[in-house]
This record gives sequence, C-alpha cells and structure tokens, in this order.
Amino acid sequence: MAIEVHALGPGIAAEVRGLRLWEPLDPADVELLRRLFGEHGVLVFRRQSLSEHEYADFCALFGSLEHTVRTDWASRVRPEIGLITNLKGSNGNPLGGLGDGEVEWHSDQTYMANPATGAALYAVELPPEGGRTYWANLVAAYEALPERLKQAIDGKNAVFRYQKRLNKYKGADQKLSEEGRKRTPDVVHPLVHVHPLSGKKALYLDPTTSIGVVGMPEAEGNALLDKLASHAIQAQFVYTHNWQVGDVLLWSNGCLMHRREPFPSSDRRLMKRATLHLPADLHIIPKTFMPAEMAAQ
Ligand SMILES: O=C(O)CCC(=O)C(=O)O
Repeated sequence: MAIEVHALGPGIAAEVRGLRLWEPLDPADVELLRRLFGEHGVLVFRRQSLSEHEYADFCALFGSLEHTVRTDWASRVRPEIGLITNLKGSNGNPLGGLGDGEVEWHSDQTYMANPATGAALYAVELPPEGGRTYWANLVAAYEALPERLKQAIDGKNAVFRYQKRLNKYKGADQKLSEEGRKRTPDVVHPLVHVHPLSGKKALYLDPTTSIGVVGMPEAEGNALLDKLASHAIQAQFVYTHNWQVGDVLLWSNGCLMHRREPFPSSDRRLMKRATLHLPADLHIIPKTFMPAEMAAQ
C-alpha cells in the first residue's frame, strides 16, 4: 500500500497511513518519513501493534535513542523506552512517571546542555475520557508576534533549570538520582531559533523550567517569558490529539510545546515513550551556553 499523508493540525501534525511499523521499511519510505517529520513537527501513525523492540527500532530511524535522566521511568525490556503511566507494580510503586495529573505546557529537555529534542509516544492503554495531549506550533506563534515583541526577544537567551519542573511533580517523580542531578546543571538557550528546512523562526519556550532572561532583571525577564508562553498556547496554534490504542506519535521539541490534560486516577493509561537526538539538517536543535559563559561576556 502506498503511503498517504493527511494534514491534521494548524501548520503542524500529519497522519501517515499505509505503513505497518513492525515490518522492515523500504529505505525510500524511511527517507520520506524523515523529511515529513522535519516538515510537520508531529507525525501520527494509527493502528500499530508493536513489541517494545519493534517500537524502539522504528524510532531509532529518526535519531539516536537517549537513555534519559529518568532512569526510574525506564522499561526493563528496553531501557531507552520510558513508561508514562499511572500504573503501579504489585509493591505499590509507580511503574513509570507523570501519573494521572495535568502535565503543564512544556518542551522536553530544555534543561539539558545537549537536549534530545525528538520524542515519541505509543499508546498501549487509555482512559475512556481525558488524557488528551496538545501541541503548540512555535513557528506560527513567532510569526504572529507583534513586531515590538519580536524586537524585544531578538538575540535574547533564557536560563532553564530542571529543579523548577521537579517542584511541580508529585510523589516519586520529584526525586532525581544523583547522576540525574549531575547531568542537569542550569543551561542557557536562545529564545528564537531558525528552522533548517523552512528558514522560518520559532520560539523556544518552556514555562516549567525557564527561570529568567539573561541580561534582564528577574521580574522583567519572567514577565516577558509569561507573555510569550500565553501568546503561544492560543487555540489557533494548537493541535489536540485524541489518542486511540495503537497510536504512535512522534514530535520535534525544537519548534513545539506540549501539555497533557489530566484523567481520572481510577482509570489506566500506559504510554511508551522514546527520546531521540534528531539531526540538525531537518530539525531545530537549540544552541546551548552555560550560565558562566554568558556572565563572562
Ligand atoms: O502523557 C502524555 O500524553 C504526554 C507526556 C509528556 O508530556 C511527555 O512525555 O513529555
């Protein structure tokens, strides 16, 4: 069956039909998918039935798989896969992370010096209601900014801190291993990047980790970041995904933020997550500075 591509969201997100991801893919189809992923930022494949190895191997076609700092969320079958779930083991301990609550608007790995900007979720068990995930298009959001705000952020960099996100988490998710702490010092990234395919500019935002703008008083910097985030999550920039069991969804964090709505704690939800280092010729890979470098300038 030939590949069909159906646009889903406002300038982002496309559904790809006609592929069985558990079968080896034709190299020409892989090239097409890599390009589509770069162009759309969100790619959806429905009605898939994958072992963890098949899922991980498919994701690895787009970039190298990362063992994230959340080793406590890692699957025992394939540790590069993280479990995003409210399920608990027979000992009562969480099997993965992020529980059943809202996951606020964020972008993954903004707190890392070398962020792995690709991510995938595979829906294995879903609640009857709730738990939808939303993606905001930060290219369209940048384009729609008033000229004076574009000028205000030109050349500006923000500081990102993982501890800010940890403070928002509940229970065991708040804890991070010593190794995880060493891998997550404060980092600085520009607020605007250029997409390598379209040449268009995109905002780079994460209200769950950003703690200020370099060279601006704290309150002023945070007010600017809040204004940018409120602008970016307006409905016209957002794609909402209504999950079905068997969905595989890939997204590129360099040009998107995402959030998940809560779902009832009495329901079960299990998503398998992969995290990927994406290639810079197809995706925005944020530049990084350490705060000390910025201070020395
Ligand atoms: O559970 C979801 O749908 C999204 C989870 C999430 O925000 C993430 O994996 O970064």
